[in-house]
Amino acid sequence: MTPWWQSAVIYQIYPRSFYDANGDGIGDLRGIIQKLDYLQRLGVDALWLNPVYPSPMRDFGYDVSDYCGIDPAFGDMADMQALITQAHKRGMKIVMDMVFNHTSHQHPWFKAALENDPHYRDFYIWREPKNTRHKTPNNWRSAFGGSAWRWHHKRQAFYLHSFLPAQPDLNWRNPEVEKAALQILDFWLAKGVNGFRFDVINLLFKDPTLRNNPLRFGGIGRPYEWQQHRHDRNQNETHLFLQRMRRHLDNRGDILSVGEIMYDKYETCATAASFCGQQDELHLTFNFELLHAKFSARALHLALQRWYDALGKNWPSITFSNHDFPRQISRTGRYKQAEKARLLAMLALSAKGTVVLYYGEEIGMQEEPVRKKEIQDPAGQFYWPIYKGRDGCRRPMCWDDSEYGGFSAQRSWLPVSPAAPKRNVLAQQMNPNSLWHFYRSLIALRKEYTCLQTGEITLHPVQHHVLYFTRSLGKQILHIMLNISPRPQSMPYLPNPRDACLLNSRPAAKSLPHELAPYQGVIYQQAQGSQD
Ligand code: TEU
Ligand code: CA
Repeated sequence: MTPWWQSAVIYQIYPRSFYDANGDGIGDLRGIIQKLDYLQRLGVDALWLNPVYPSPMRDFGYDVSDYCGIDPAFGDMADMQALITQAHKRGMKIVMDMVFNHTSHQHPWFKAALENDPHYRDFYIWREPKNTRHKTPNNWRSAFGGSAWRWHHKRQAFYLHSFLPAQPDLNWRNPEVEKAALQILDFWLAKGVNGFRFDVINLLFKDPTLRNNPLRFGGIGRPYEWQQHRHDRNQNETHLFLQRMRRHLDNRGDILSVGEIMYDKYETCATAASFCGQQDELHLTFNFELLHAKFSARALHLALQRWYDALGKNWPSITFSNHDFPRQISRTGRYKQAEKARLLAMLALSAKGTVVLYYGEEIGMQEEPVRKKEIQDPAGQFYWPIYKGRDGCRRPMCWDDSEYGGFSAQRSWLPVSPAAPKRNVLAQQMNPNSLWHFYRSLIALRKEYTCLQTGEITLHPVQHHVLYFTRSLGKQILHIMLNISPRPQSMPYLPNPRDACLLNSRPAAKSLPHELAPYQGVIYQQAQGSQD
């Protein structure tokens, strides 16, 4: 039996921005429930929700103050239970986001730690100052700016925060922390959820002696990237914990674990792959090289080949967008974006791996940074203007052409895209040639052809800007050709007259026989018995 997630198309929902059912400008769980029929029509198999737990929202839910509750902005536990039930009724699974590297500073554990409560005092990473409190324990930096150490007056000690000071890092060397975390997983499994996405999971364990990170000379970007994260990431103990957690989850059924591995541009996806272990750690991890790759046949070919090679027997995930990164369509350059969006969709849904789509991708939502005074993301507030933050990919979903894009009855927490009157779900559903319908056909095709789900993949050498690969399972053989160039190119696979063209991204484009039009993608099924 293949596990449910292996053949799945997972749809990532940023709950604040999906649909606002009670009209307060913030998306909520009731809103997601109201859109379940929409998601079912699109054909996705599972929903991954970014955190919906009680939180002071300094990092919009990634600062959790209660892992077993629901933030009132999103609804309550009855709404969550209803969402799980209603999703299951429609054959959709639910994946929760788990933030185990840190909690909110408002979490009762942190409060108890401040009181020197014997059970909680070592739940976080504390260091007494050596001689002066002005000297931090080491050179580690926070991803969101400044030192990773914060002085706490009450404990007269520093605590570690890899992100905001309002997100103190948990001390995973304390076995009680692991116990508490596994209990939280069980709490959610009892509610019926089908899997977890683990936030920055390679950060859990830190070097026990807190050695300084080596500096990276000539570093660019944020100061956080000017050092090699040798001692604050990727410790062996994290792998050992993931093995224990994998056994814990496997004992509880067909439960997905997918991890976000933080690595920088000096590393490769092999770092991400390593956290799948020997099929005994995480089921899946994300590959950020696919989000960084240039939109060219060579770059995408290389990123995919590297990913498959690094994974070995582990299963791939394929994703081009998420809530931390500029939206995919805007990374392809301005020219012919509509055609390019289709190529990315074809690539995601026909390459080998579990697909994770990001809400709004199906209607081609763009990256739209907000004005300085509208910035909500703490990373954007800290680094502006060298880094403008992540609000541009978190704008409300555009449902229709009404005043607030059909997202809310009033002004939303982030401004609705100015393109909403033109680019929205309703308009695209009414146009059979829209990107939305293209996504829907692709997802349906994937369901119909098992080889697109679990078949083997062969990436062929790139010639003339055409990304060409074959998927095969038993007698089923599909040829996928994507012309990632503004010029016509000849087909690397010459279809047999009996081959069926299953999908064409530009049906109206004129091209010579055996030629692909600019930015055209096609999927051919090789007729049985015919020669390659
Ligand atoms: O993100 C990890 C992370 O640090 C980056 O992707 C981050 O967005 C980048 O450095 C830009 O500043 C995870 C979550 O996905 C993200 O939303 C959270 O903010 C972060 O962890 C902290 O929990
Ligand atoms: Ca709301």
